[in-house]
Amino acid sequence: MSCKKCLDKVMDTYPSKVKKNREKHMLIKDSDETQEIQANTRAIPGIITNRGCAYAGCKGVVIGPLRDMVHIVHGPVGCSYYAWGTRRNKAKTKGDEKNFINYCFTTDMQESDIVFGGEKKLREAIREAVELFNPAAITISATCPVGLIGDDIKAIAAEAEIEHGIQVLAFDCEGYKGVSQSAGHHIANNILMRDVIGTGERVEPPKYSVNILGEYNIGGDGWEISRILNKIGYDIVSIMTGDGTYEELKNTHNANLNVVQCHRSINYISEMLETKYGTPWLKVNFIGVNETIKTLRNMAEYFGDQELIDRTEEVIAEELSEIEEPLELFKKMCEGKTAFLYVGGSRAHHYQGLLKEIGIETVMAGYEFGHRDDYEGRDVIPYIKLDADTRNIPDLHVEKDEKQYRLYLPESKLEALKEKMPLGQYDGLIKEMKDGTIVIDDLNHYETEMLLKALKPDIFCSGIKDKFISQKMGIFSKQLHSYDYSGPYAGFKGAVIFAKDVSAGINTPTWSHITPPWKKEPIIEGEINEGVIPC
Ligand code: CFM
Repeated sequence: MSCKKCLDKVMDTYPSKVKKNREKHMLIKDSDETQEIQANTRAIPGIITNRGCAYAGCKGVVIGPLRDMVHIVHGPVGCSYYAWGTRRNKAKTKGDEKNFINYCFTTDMQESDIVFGGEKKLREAIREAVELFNPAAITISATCPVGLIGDDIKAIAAEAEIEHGIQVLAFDCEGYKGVSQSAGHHIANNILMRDVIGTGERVEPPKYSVNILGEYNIGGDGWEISRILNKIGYDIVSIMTGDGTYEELKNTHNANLNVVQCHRSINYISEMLETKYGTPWLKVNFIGVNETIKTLRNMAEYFGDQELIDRTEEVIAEELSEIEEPLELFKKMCEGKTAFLYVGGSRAHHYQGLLKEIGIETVMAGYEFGHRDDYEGRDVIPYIKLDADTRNIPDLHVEKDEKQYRLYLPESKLEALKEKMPLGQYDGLIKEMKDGTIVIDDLNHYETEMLLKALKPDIFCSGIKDKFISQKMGIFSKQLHSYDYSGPYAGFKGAVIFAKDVSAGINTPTWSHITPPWKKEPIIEGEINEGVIPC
């Protein structure tokens, strides 16, 4: 079935209002046209969306991985449980540093707290956390009921700072604050930037000092990236926020370059760091061999020293020599297969290159909560219409810090480099896709089923919410959020682990034992008399 027919068929089932809405969220790539997609708008009530909430984006994604802080969730226990260990942002203790990543801290609000207020409980929870764990700092994340009943978490945080002598950060990230977890990223970015980043002493950083922004160490990706960068000779000031610490975060302004892996979740901070401290940011991608090489070369060229450029090439050659053979083997097992990618806000783009390297073509890709710039490229930002939901998230206005602002490279050099590499820039997902392939925003479960049935990809890369829909249809699903207990997938060695997992998944004989529903469907369709419920 052609992609056009396939989308028409999906649309046919919808009532006209829903159809009108959903049509704007999908397109078939056509490089002869400038294509626009609607994104970051409310999901239709009643539709089973894969999206999460603002709280998930704030606590679960951005602040949760900071391992030496206690992250208290003020709300019913379910919200904490949902965010407890489900995202595989790994962390390990170094020396005598603290690591609370395996804990789940909640005020466990009950009905009486909702009726009479939960502030007392929150104060007690902070006291208990300080007494038992003595953390570097504390965060409080608000869940929906907190916003609805009006508990003043900011006032409690301010009181607690005086009482305990440590920083207590309050995040107004009630789940309903935005149309998806993307709102929570923004809320978290603002508070970290306003209250933590830059509070460390301003020092002259080592020459090749970098921060890795938007890297959350899922399945150990951040460790693999750090291994490569350290091998070349970079100093990593902070990783934001995978396996990160409060102390590192305070010193983020002491680096000569910010590299940004997931721009969706952290572009607010990268922009603000440049405005306030003059540190440029480079869009990078450590997923896929070619993208990793391109990233490393761009980084070396930014610093511009021949010694670093040579060392980079040496490390690339060394790493390649170890992976070329296994990668070739797995490629033989995957060549000619097709993929369907549906992930949060950047991975549906980042993984396309790696899949191509092992011979897999992406036939459909989409984001849960990406914005138009994630699809169409950063240049589109000035043209994005701001709706009430977006305005709900206050923008943090930062200015140049006259005392601490410092340019590592002269402006003219920076401008020249911008012509060669994505400094302060990124292209969207659409550009990378082949003509005739499908792009869909906020794909729902009905559409997932219909499209899997029609396109029959060999691999469906998504998450736990829809993994088993696909597997019951006999299509291998690789979770690109959690990596299904595997990883790392970043860098050179990660590419081989990914290729191995995918080859095994696609080629397992399991699929021959599953009969997809469409093979069991009757050839003649009939209806039971209206009103008669079959028992
Ligand atoms: Fe960035 Fe992420 Fe993603 Fe994201 Fe996420 Fe994630 Fe993701 Mo799941 S920060 S946007 S909110 S790369 S948790 S590590 S995998 S949806 S594509």
